[in-house]
Amino acid sequence: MPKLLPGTSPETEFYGITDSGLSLGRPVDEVVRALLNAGVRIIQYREKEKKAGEMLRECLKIRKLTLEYGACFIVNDYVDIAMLCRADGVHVGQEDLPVEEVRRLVGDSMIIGQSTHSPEQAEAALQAGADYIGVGPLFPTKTKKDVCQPVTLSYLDWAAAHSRLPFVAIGGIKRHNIAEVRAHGAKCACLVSEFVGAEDIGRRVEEVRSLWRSAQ
Ligand code: 3NM
Repeated sequence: MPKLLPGTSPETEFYGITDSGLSLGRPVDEVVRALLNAGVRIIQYREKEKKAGEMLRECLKIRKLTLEYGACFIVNDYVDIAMLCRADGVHVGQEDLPVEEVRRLVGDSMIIGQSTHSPEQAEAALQAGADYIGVGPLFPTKTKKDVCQPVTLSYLDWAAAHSRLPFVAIGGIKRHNIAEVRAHGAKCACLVSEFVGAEDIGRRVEEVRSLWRSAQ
């Protein structure tokens, strides 16, 4: 399977992440379908409060949906669930299983993403064999509980100038700052609460897309 890396085509301008706690009570597959219908082409399943059995059932549904739409599917943290549902990739944080070890489990064809919060971590992710990195949190966020203080746009500036891996800008990105994120060199942005917390997800993605595109 070809690796669909964020930032390599206009279709990957937005990276969507699930969060059932922020989704206004809607089932995760309904939220994912809305994101896919809105043209989001990378979906990450990230659920922190669920049991493994439920996560696998949901991931199998999302795998089917993402294949239907030709979208990339990444599972956060759970290498076993990513493998069982045949996701395209797995995403790990700094405190999770090391990228080298995940690679030993998933093989070469699966995408591995890693969250990074500094240029040093970005370099380490490259050396460890990650395929892309998250660059954040750019702004304050309540969505990721254990994350560091905002790294600010200066880390995004570094990534735009120096990252040798595709990168996804993340953390506190909303309508009011998306143009700034684009202007600082992001090719792919991840918005969690701003997308999954919208009453009308399709309309929200459209709004953000038009702000993003007008900043180019
Ligand atoms: N990772 P929102 S910030 C999942 O910096 C995640 O690594 C981050 O959510 C990182 O768009 C984050 O609602 C949460 O702020 C982003």
